[in-house]
Amino acid sequence: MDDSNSFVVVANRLPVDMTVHPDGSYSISPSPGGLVTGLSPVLEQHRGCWVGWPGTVDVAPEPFRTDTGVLLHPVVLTASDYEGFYEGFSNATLWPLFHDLIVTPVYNTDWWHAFREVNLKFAEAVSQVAAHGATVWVQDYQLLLVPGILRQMRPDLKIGFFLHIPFPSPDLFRQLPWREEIVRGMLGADLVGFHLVQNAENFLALTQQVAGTAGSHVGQPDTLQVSGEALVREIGAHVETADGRRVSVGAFPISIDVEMFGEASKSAVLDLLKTLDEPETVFLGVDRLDYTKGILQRLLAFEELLESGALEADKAVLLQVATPSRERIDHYRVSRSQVEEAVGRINGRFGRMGRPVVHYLHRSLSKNDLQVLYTAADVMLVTPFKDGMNLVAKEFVANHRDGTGALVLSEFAGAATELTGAYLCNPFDVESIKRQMVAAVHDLKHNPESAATRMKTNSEQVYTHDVNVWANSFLDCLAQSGENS
Ligand code: GDG
Repeated sequence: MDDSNSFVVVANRLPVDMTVHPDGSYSISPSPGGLVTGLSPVLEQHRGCWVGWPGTVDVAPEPFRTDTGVLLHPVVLTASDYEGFYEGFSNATLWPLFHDLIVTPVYNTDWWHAFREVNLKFAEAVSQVAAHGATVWVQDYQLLLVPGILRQMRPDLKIGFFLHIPFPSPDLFRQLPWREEIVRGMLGADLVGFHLVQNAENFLALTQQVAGTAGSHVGQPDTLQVSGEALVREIGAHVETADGRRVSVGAFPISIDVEMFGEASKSAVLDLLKTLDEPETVFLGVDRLDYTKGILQRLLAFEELLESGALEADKAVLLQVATPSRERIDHYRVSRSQVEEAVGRINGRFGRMGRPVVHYLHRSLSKNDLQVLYTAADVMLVTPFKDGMNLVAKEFVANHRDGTGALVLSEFAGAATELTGAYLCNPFDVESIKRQMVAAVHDLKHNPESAATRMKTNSEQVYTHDVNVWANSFLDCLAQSGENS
């Protein structure tokens, strides 16, 4: 055991980009994202450790320290682990189930076994590196079983778990054939955190319901009792487990590193606008190409507004960045072809030679390029059917601290609870998306003061609740959790 690691983060992915060269050698470079930024101060202060998969199957790089002293500890996944655990159970079972069945989840026992095996691998890796009494922070739905396994292996650890995606209502969750194991896995933690109070309430309600079925199944009718006591931010509650532990449950809305999303260079923005032929209104969408994100619905809304003349093809453009994601999963392939068909159709109907109305990129951009798009955009379209939080919405408003621009935001994105200055829409209703797009354009043009007040309300929220606030509030609660048990 390496006694230096008193703080360990475990996530499906290590924050690195790994390239395997034709001769079999490989190189790894750090790839900092929001989560890394939020956790950097604690990781660095404790010379902490990050356990995760480096992103390439069957390759086993040695653990190494970053320039700032953080130990990156790779977990090796085989091609078959990746299929069953990641593409299968994580992304074709849990992802759709936790996003309210936008597509039908697949329940496959082989995938479940792979999920258990891989969660065990992650837990073993943590157990190897964590110092006695260390704090371990487990991230997200791919590792739902890790807290429970770790609790068995290492009762000395303080374990936090945070779910980055929504937690569904108990009625939906109860479909899952392995529901009791998953709930018990989560309850291995001392603190279970969600983005929203609603998610935490769903989980608490579930622990009561599953307790009933689990009880009759294993003969422990009081396995999971819930009682409420103010312990954590937003919602204070805890669950008492059969082994007499108290698990705190709370809501901690994630946010962004605001420093990374200030305004882009003016000349780069002007160059872009010139390339676009100086449109009056630039709409922007930035998403992983995922069926939860509502990309097609937003394209349809744009198309219908052009068709009705509410928007003029000479004056409006839509820029859509759709980052490739989970491309071997059927529903993602279907989603991509639907989006690309719509882009082609809309440009065919309304574009001119050299002047498309939809500019579509299916690739990942640099943070700099993304920033240029955020600054150039007048109206950001964030229209997911369901989203744990949605950081893109927060990045856009951080970029428009001066009050320019407008955000059209789905009421089903977690961010809608905080960004009260957004133009809220129902993404299941194309008319609603259209209405809010038109309202945003109208206000920017005819009611700029009101539009600016709305954007400043949004950016104020993000600047006062950044990713550091998120990480610190979770870790403070984790430190306090279990103190009264
Ligand atoms: C999950 C939950 C929750 C996107 N395209 C590019 C790029 N991105 C970056 C964005 C943003 C991030 O990826 C996407 O974060 P979101 O929150 O919008 O969405 P998910 O990926 O689904 O994230 C979500 C989140 O976890 C955190 O808890 O909010 O609800 O689903 O930061 O900027 N970055 C670069 N190039 C791109 O092309 N560099």
